[in-house]
Amino acid sequence: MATKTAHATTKGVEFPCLICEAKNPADAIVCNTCSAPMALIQEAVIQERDPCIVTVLGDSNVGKTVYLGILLDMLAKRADDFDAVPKGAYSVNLQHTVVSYLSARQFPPKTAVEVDEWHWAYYQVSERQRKNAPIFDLVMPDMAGEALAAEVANPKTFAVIRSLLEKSAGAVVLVDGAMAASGSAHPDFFALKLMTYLDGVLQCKRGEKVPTPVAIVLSKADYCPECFDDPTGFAKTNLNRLSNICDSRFEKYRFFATSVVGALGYGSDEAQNVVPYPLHIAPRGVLEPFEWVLSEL
Ligand SMILES: Nc1nc2c(ncn2[C@@H]2O[C@H](COP(=O)(O)OP(=O)(O)OP(=O)(O)O)[C@@H](O)[C@H]2O)c(=O)[nH]1
Ligand SMILES: [Mg+2]
Ligand SMILES: [Zn+2]
Repeated sequence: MATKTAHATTKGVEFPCLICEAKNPADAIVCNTCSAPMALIQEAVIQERDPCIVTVLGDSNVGKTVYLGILLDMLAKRADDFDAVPKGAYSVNLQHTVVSYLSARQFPPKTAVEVDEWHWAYYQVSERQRKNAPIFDLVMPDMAGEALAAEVANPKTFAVIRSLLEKSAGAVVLVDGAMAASGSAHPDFFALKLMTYLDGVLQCKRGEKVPTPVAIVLSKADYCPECFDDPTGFAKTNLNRLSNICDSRFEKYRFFATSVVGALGYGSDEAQNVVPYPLHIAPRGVLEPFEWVLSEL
């Protein structure tokens, strides 16, 4: 009874989850409905601004974890005069893990499907040189591609993904450029399903195009360097279904190419599978999609 009164008198103490808005007790670490970290809401309360959520999406194994880890690391190192301050030490975990693995010449392990194992990053980003530059409170989770695939196939399997996308101000969709270049239709079909799902979640009025900016990033472009010269042309040729749905349903979209590693070596793991080892980190085209999304917000 005592707690009930306290909640009633001090408005806002009930802590609605930032992502799904379910009410949680004040001492909860993760949301009991969607497993998003409750630290997010505490940071958002301190900022007194609504955070802006940018979601990185893509199939399993396209390179989301590597991309996001390196992006955050570049921002933290003030690349391109961006100033990025992590809010909460948990925000540094993803970047720490990815950089540690890559420095040891290994790729990080795949992201677990369980929502409470995903890394979430909360950063305050601004451009240092520009006067009166807007400050973005960015929330970027690293989700598992398999969870996303399950949600796209059967909506409501992972409620957190839908809530997250409904709240997203922008999205970065990764598509495996190397696989598309080799002639596989899988990346095109997966991306088509994903964009159709996004269209359904983000759409505001029937018939109108989706206004949310979506950067479509061709990953692993070190395998197909022609992506860098003309990502839009590459997509028209190798990802035609994706290119068409973007054109007909999305107001703001743009294609980019990215690659994180400079050279790869090959070896075998314990199960004698041939696996690539990153010999050195040479990020290319990592910041551009992110900069573009911010400029369109
Ligand atoms: N050549 C090349 N390979 C890459 C690059 N980035 C990632 N990879 C390869 O792609 C694999 C998957 O990368 P992740 O970042 O773990 O993929 P993910 O999208 O997070 O996958 P899930 O966690 O399963 O959703 C890595 O193990 C690498 O083999 C890149 O820039 N170049
Ligand atoms: Mg991952
Ligand atoms: Zn929640």
